[in-house]
Amino acid sequence: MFENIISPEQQQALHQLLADKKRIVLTCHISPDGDAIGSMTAMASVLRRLGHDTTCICPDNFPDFLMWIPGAKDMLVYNRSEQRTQAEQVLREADLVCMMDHNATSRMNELGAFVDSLTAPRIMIDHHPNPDTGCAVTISRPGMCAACEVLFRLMWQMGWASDMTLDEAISIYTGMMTDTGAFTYNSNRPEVFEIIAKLIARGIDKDRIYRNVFWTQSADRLRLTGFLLYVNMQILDDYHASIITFNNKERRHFQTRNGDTEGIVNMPLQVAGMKLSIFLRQDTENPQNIRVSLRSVDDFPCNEMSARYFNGGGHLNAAGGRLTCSMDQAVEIAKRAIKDFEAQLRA
Ligand SMILES: [Mn+2]
Repeated sequence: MFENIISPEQQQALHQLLADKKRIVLTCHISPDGDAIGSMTAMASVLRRLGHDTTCICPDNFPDFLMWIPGAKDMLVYNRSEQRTQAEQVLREADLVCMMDHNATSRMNELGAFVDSLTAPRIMIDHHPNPDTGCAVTISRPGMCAACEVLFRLMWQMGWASDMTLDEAISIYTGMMTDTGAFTYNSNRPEVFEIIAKLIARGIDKDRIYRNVFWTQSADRLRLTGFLLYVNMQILDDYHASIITFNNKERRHFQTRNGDTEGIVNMPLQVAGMKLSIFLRQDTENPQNIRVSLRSVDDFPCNEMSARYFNGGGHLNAAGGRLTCSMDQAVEIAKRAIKDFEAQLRA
């Protein structure tokens, strides 16, 4: 039904790595999203079925609206000081590290530096372009919508899908759904829906998963969304681009929690003709840093713009970056970037 996604040599290497009982740590990128958490919980469950010990370690906190994902509550968070010692202990004893939904250890900040100091072999299961080399098995498919899609296809090929648990199916669906805005972008391939059909057949309630993730929020968060769109969104009509800012004073005013601004960057793209949305938010821990999110439609290259102006990268239609400056300066840089890409934006 699904084509193989890894070569016979890779399959052999994977079999060998998993042949005897191992202590396996799973990791994901900073600011974990549904795909990061879902791919970790699903893969951890598969590995446990195969007889291994697993621990999932996130570099930093993930949003409350992902806490219901089966297994999410058991994760260690590296930047929580009370969990760091335990996380490092588990990592030191690990026989294998599974990198889920990230293409390099640098995507894990301090946790990545610690993982780099280990000698345990690594497996990468990811869909970001330009994967770092150095893993024993690298399964990278930038054409796929989510690490969870890559994982499902791997499970299919390895024969792990026939015993897929309901919790694994829920995790995989959550990752695919969140990385595609509930299948509204980057998901126009038949295989995506063939996988969904399998997950529904396994018993997931996709409508409930949607409600859990996208239709559940606090009154503060709803008001914050209104504020950011009404007060802080600038639209540069001639350039079909928009900029939204969010500083720490506003963050405190709305009692903002981790993940509350998730998805807001996509909203300006609802304006007819809009091609690019830039979201600038002040970092909570390092107020001199501005985190940058870019979203686009059609063929506008967010990753190129981010690499050139925002010290980042990512996908064509979704990229991230970081600036060290004031919010006013960040807005100026964003405007310069927009003007520089004028030809593509005005077209
Ligand atoms: Mn992803």
